Amino acid sequence: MKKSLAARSIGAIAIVTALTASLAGCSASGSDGGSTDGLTLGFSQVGAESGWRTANTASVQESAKTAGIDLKFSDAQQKQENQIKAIRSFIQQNVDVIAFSPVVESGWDTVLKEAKAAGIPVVLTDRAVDSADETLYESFIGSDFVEEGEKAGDWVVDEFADADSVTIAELQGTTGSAPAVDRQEGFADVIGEDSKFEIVASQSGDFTRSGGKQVTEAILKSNPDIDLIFAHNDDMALGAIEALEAAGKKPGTDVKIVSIDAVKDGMTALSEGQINFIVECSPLLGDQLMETVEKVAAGEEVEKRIVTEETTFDQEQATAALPDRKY
Ligand code: GYE
Repeated sequence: MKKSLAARSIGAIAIVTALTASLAGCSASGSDGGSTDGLTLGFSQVGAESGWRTANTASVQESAKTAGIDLKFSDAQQKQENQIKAIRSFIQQNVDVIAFSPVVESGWDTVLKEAKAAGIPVVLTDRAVDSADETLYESFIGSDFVEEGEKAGDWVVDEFADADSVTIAELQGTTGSAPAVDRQEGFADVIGEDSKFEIVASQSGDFTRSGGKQVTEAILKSNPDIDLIFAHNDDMALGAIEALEAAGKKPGTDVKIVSIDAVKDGMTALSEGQINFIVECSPLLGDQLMETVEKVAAGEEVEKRIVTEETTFDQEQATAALPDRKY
């Protein structure tokens, strides 16, 4: 729903006034060379569970600095209650904009209503919420996770075109998170078209390397002859590689591996033939986030959904891309 013109101009006047006041107050600062526009952004990050997350945090911090936005950064250590606390504290501090990457999809309505009542716009980054009321946030910037799962599934269908039956273990991301739910769905839709594909085990490794290792160890006990592992991210695939090696199997050869993210460690394993295919998911969302934050703070309309553009990598492509890979 669009805000009425009157409401928007009142908002704009308030922001201009606030900007003028804060600019006047900090004209002597900004020695780092960035333009200081006086905006304060409260950002609640999921945690530091993966290479993807570390790169995403760096991207948000660097882009905020370049844009001259004062970033209040909070790490939730993969716990929703910590994110809710952080958002409430941002409301109390009366930040200009709140952004967060919701660890799970559900359970956000109450705190989002509190932000709305306080007149603080919210931008979702990386992961979605399942709130029916879309006025609770301004925009959602991030990947199409269903499509990522589909791309992984398409590769599997091609790779095993000549096989009669294929047994698959799925290493799921954090239970209830948008990427885990959507990647599972996209992948299942594609491989579900041919009954020769069977997912014999599907468990959460919480997007971590240690989780991926543990889950793979357990799966190999009951299913020692799996043909393929579909990992919802590179870190879990890297953990799976360790578990496969410990079980005397050659990752990428005895058991094929497809994963999502394309972080440096994943791309290295792909280049070395231990992972067979990676679907890219870009963590470099910082610049788009800061642009969106500046617009919503100025009362401008923004796209409700901003989708990140991404590609896929096979072994040769990973080898070519690695030297320039930023994360
Ligand atoms: O794929 C995974 C991370 O939400 C897209 O979270 C992100 C996912 C990413 O921990 O590595």
